[in-house]
Amino acid sequence: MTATEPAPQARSLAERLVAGERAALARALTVLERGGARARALLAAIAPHLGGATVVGFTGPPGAGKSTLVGAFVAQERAAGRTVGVIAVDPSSPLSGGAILGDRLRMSAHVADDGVFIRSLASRGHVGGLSPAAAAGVDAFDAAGWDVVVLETVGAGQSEVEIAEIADIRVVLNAPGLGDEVQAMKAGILEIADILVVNKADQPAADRMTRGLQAALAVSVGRRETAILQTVATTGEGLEALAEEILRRVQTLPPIRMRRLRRARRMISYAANAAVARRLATPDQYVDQLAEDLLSAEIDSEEAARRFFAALSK
Ligand SMILES: Nc1nc2c(ncn2[C@@H]2O[C@H](COP(=O)(O)OP(=O)(O)OP(=O)(O)O)[C@@H](O)[C@H]2O)c(=O)[nH]1
Ligand SMILES: [Mg+2]
Repeated sequence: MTATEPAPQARSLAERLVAGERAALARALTVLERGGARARALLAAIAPHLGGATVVGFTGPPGAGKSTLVGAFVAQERAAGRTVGVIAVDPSSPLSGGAILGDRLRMSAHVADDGVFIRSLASRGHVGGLSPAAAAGVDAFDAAGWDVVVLETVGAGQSEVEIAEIADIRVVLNAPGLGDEVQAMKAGILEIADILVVNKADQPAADRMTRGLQAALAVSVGRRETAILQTVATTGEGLEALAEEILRRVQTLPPIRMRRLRRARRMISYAANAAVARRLATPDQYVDQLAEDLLSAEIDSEEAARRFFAALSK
């Protein structure tokens, strides 16, 4: 057996996964979440079976209504005859420790439905970052023939932005009453949105927030077209418009191979950044120092690059 051939055990799991066995999907997601050689072998075995699952990311601050909206979106997709897998990233902070239980309850309408599969991904203990695990999970659903994969992540930091970037279509939601909302959304997350949702539109402050986001979008240049929609996730109001907007964007998506290549490229750059961060305790400070030296003409840019790589390989 050559190194690239999948292990026999992994192949049979892959076969069962591709055949659509639910237990195999659960097992595969566990294997992929753990990572390592088994995960790589499984990914290799399922690679020829990847189809065209659409990945929709829902990202937003804690309590914005992501799970409620995802639950309503799942119902909408099921009504349209599409199967939906959900990967919910468990915010590991002790403050939101109850989130997953709450999410389970909110999703409980779908537990008896064979066309829905909900899996939470714990963010604790993923040294290489969560995005590779989430991307692998997406591939498992895809190989098993699922139509839509939803990624639910809390939009708080860089890693969440990375996870959201795995998605083909990014829905960034926010809601009034959560604090310094528009400001919080400007920090990186606004740029990645295909669709901005102001949820809890039943609250009076929703219109002001919508105007604030419109203003923020208007001044950001060189961006793709971003839609702004209002929803009330608890009643389903605005859900149809959201599903339509998502569908409209699905129709203009590049071919699956290009999407997967783009995903793979991002994974490599995240891994590279993580590797830099591991080598240099304070990469920003190191680059700042090099920049100072460059500015004072002590070194030229080539020398700066040489020193940077030398520091990495120390
Ligand atoms: N009034 C109102 N409440 C809503 C709406 N959508 C969600 N909620 C409520 O807001 C709370 C938080 O909703 P979740 O769906 O758990 O929010 P989340 O973004 O998934 O939260 P985390 O997973 O903890 O980050 C719940 O009590 C929901 O019932 C809405 O449109 N209007
Ligand atoms: Mg949630």
